Amino acid sequence: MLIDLRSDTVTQPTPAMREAMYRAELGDDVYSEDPTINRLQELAAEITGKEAALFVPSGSMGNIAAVLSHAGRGQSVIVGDQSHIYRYEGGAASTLGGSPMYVVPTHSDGMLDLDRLRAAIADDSDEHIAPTALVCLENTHNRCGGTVLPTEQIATIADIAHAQGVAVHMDGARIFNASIALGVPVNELAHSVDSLMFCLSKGLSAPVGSILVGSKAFIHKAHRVRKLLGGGMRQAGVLAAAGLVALEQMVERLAEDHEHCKQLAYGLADYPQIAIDPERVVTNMLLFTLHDSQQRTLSEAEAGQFLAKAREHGVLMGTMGDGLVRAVTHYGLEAEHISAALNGIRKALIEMQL
Ligand code: TLP
Repeated sequence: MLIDLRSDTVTQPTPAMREAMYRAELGDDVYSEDPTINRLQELAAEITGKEAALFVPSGSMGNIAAVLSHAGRGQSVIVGDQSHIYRYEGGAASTLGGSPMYVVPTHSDGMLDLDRLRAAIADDSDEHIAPTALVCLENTHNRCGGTVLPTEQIATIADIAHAQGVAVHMDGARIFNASIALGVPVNELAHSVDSLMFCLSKGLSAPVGSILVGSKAFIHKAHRVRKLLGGGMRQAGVLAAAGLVALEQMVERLAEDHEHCKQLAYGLADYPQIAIDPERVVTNMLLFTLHDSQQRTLSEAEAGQFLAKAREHGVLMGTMGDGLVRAVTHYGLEAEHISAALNGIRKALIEMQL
């Protein structure tokens, strides 16, 4: 059996999800007539403490719809240099929305650099500069290794933005992981942001779907953008049914994924060729680099060779560039799979002869 640690996106729907999908009551959601989608949207709005919610096919579409709804053509969007929105969504704000992206540094805990953020927000009176419409955050932070931003840090960023009349969107693809790790409900984490996107299809194990939440007026705009992007779906209640199970049954168990990720991190820290700080692993994701006996960090190509060897020993992981390897724990993996993965990785390291 392959132990797939590439992402939590590889999770399969649970038996309860398949049952709910089979039985889902359906309608045409482009007319807002799918009762299962409507129920999911109501539940999502309630859990996040926002007025309204919109079911979208993917996390990327949720973020893109948020950015295009907050920022008009020629209005700029501030993003972290390590953010998913900036690095992995095709530059949608600029490509589709006509919004320049201003990039600010991200600290290793996933926090935006506050001085650079303040400096990046455009002074509205200067006609040389595109006015700022939006600041985007990410929680948990993917490229920082699943780090969490607590309520106070989110509020600090939101205060800076709101004081200048700028909205805040949180890419919370894994916000429930943040919530479980911090022991803080999602509505608290979402309190100071204007919109939040979260994924049903990652750690929560639904097959497809994400949710965008915000004010009624914002969701009204986002609904139009979703149609523009080709994301108006019809009897998509079959998917929303799995999403309802995800929210009702799959949130608390994320703690197990976090435990497993810690177990993996401490195991990896015992291998001399692996550089990792297990104390920094707080959710379901970890990052590490490899080095040889001279303490030289392995290149991206060498990390690729290691991944190929690990695969031969039954363990799948991914790289994030610059020789950085990522492993993600999720539903379907138990403690014994983590032990087996550590074993496979040990064999791959031996064969690398570092
Ligand atoms: N992340 C994927 C890859 O695209 C990297 C993964 O395997 O982690 N925001 C964040 C923070 C994400 O990590 C992702 C997906 C998305 C948005 C986009 O979600 P989808 O894949 O549903 O478009």
